[in-house]
Amino acid sequence: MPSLFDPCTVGALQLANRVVMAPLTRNRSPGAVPGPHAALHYSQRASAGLLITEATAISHQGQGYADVPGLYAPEQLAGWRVVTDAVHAAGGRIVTQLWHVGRVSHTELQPNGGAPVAPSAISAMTKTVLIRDGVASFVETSMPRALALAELPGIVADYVRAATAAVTKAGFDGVEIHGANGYLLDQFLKTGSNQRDDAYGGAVPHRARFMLEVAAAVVAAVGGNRVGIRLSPVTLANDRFDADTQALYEHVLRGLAPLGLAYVHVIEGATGGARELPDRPFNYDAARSAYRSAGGRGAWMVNNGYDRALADHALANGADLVAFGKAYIANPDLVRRLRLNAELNPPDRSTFYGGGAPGYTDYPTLDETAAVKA
Ligand code: 8OZ
Repeated sequence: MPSLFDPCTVGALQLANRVVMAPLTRNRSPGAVPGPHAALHYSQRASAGLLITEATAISHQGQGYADVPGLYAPEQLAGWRVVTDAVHAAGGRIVTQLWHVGRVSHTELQPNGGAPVAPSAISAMTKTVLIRDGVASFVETSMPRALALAELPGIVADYVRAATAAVTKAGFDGVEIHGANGYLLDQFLKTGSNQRDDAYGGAVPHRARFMLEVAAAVVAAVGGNRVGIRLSPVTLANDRFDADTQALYEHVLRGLAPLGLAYVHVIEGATGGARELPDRPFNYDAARSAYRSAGGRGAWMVNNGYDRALADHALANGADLVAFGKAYIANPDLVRRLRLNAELNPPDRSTFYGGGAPGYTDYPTLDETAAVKA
């Protein structure tokens, strides 16, 4: 049985261990350029087998929150290059998460103040964060407009352009397609947000088509061995709903299997919340079996509320990698702490989103804590 601390080959990447830093939105990138503390934040965490960046917009249209970074302008790519150089110098591996928010946006964040785009004109019934006159506020997302069929190839091209630039210009080791948490690709998957009557709506293969096309195009551009995808079958985030989640995801996973992805990243339960949702049952083992029996060889990455014991249990039961979110916000040396079964620093929610270095680059390592106590 593999240990959390064993090296692991994931597609083209050689990972020092099976501990992954989950993507974590931190809203510290004014002008969509990674901020001055990002290189330190990520490189402090480089002992993870793999770092996944915070969700990063593939295009201006893909933006949905204040001060989140992008991959569509030269200064954004240059900002990321500083981050990836720092992580590589510290011996780490880092991929970026390709993000299009779809309907989870606001006209103030969109090109020319236009409506956010979505599979169908159905509100996300959620809030986003805007910064007005330097003050952050939560506001209702704007009513989206339905994408025309003719616009979809342009969005695929945006994914391809961002993925290619991430690898060739920004220095990333690969990319993770954000297919989770109620954002654009997830909106296409689910009946609650997709009521199209063309080839991209209706039956399961139609709703899955856009995600699978994006994945295939990104794979063709940078190689499947540098591409992962994140899925959240039953999360509650951003008002997503589906009438038959198990069949939907088994179809998606069978469709992803031939692409030769480096990994599949699955959020179990409600993102950042309960692992078990009594009214939304989902069989993750059956989903993995659907992927494996269709020939999928990518590493199986699990996420949500893991601690050392639960991680060991997952690795003994078919998982290959374990992603840690909030624990990584507060513990730059998480790998060492897990190895020693040491106490973890608790994360401070008040510094999750926005701000500067506090709560971002100042959580102490075990050694720093010991030095203070000595
Ligand atoms: C928290 C706040 C804003 C966005 C996700 C990208 O849930 C996010 C996100 C998380 O995937």
